[in-house]
Amino acid sequence: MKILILNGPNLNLIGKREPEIYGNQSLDEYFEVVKKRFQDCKIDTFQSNHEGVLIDKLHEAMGKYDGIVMNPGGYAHTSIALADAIRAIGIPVVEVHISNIYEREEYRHHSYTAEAAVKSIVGKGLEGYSEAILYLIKK
Ligand code: CA2
Repeated sequence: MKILILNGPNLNLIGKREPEIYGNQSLDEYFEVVKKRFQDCKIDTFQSNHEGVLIDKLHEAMGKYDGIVMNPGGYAHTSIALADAIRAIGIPVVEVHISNIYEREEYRHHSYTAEAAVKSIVGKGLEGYSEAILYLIKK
């Protein structure tokens, strides 16, 4: 099974800033653990701070991946374009948020991209990415 883990803006700073919200492990460190944990899967990771680059990556995923785990970062709350891309590609996307967006500022409570995803996992820390992969495997 081939899985793409796609991360949006500012997630490259995880582990370096605001540890009280996001913890102190970087995504790169965590994804090394994930790749060892799910050795039967081929897992690629990609991060961008740019909406169009994320949309291009979703388009390029067609025919290449069986599932996508996506943390759209702040774009979850603003981007109809990313939600459209998720709907367009026909690959199951599981949305992950490290923090519990429903217990934070009100402007984080709604996610356009989650409406297009098959499932949303929030507030489980970095382990939410593993839970999303398990969901895709079982699906
Ligand atoms: O909880 C999540 O995973 C989020 O997607 C993280 C986003 C935020 O905009 C979403 O509402 C929820 C932020 C990405 C990380 O931003 C940082 C900001 C300061 C220091 C470190 C990371």
